[in-house]
Amino acid sequence: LTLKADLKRALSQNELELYFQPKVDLTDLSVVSAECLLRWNHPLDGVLFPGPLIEAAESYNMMNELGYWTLEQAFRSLVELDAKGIPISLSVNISPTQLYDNQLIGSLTLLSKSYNMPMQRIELELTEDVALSNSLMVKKQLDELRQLGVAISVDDFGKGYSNLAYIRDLDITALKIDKTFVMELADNAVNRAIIEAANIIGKAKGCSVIAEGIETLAQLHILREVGIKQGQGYLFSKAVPLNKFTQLAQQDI
Ligand code: G
Ligand code: G
Ligand code: NA
Ligand code: MN
Repeated sequence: LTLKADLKRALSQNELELYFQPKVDLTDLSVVSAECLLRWNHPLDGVLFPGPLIEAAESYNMMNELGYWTLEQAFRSLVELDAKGIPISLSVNISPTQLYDNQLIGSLTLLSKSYNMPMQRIELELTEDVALSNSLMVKKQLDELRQLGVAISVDDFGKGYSNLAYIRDLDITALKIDKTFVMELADNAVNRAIIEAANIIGKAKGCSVIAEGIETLAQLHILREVGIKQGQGYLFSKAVPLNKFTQLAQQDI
C-alpha cells in the first residue's frame, strides 16, 4: 500500500529519472547507443534501483502510466542528444503489460509526432518470455512496430524459457545475451559455447548480437575472439544521468 503511494508521488513529484548505460562497439570501444534505465530519486534514501517501483506499477495497474513516462523521457532525451550533436538511438525496456494493453503503438506514434522524432530512433527491449503467452497478439503488435521502423531487441537472451522457435519467427533487430553467460565466461566453456551459438543465430537472422554485463578485460577479450560486435557493462560504464552520458558520448564523436 505504501509503495502505491510512493509510486504516485514519484510520478507526480518528478522523483523519477532516466539514466543511460552506453552500448559500445567492442572493437574500438566507442559509444554507439544507450539503454535507458529508470532510477528513483527517493527524497530520503537517495538514488534507488527501479525494481520495487516497477513491481508496484505492475500490481497496481499503473505500468502503462509508468511506461508512458519512460517513453516520453526517452523522446525528450533524443531531442537533447540531437541538440548536442549526438544522433544515436535509445533503447527502452518494455514490460509485457505494455504489449498486452495495446497502447504502445498509439503512444509511440503520438510521442514521435509531438517531439518530431522518428520512431526509428527508439528500440524496445523485451524479455524473452514476453511472447510466450498470447503469442499471436504479441506477434501482430511486434510486426506492426517493426513496420513503423521501431527496433525490437530480445533482452536477457538465453535466460527465460529460451524459446528458439519464437526467436526464429519474430522479426527482431538484436539479441542481448544475458549477463549470467558473460559473468562466468572465463572459466566456463559452456558459457562460451552458448555465446558462440547466439552469435551464429544472430548472424543467420540478420540481427545484431550484444553482450551484457561485461565487467572485466578477460571477458572483453573472449567476446572479441568469439566475434561479438557490441557490448554493455560496468567495464565501460554503469547507467549515468543524461549530462554525464552526453560527456561520455561526445568523447567519441
Ligand atoms: O539498472 P537496473 O537495476 O535498472 O534494472 C533493473 C531491472 O529493471 C532490469 O530488468 C531492467 O530491465 C528493468 N527496468 C529498468 N528501467 C525500466 C523501465 O523503464 N521499464 C521497465 N519495464 N523495466 C525497466
Ligand atoms: O534486465 P535488464 O537486462 O534490462 O537489466 C539490466 C540490469 O543489469 C540493470 O540493473 C543494469 O544496471 C545491470 N547491469 C548493467 N551492466 C552490468 C554489469 O556489468 N554487471 C552487473 N552485475 N549488472 C549490470
Ligand atoms: Na534491458
Ligand atoms: Mn538484460
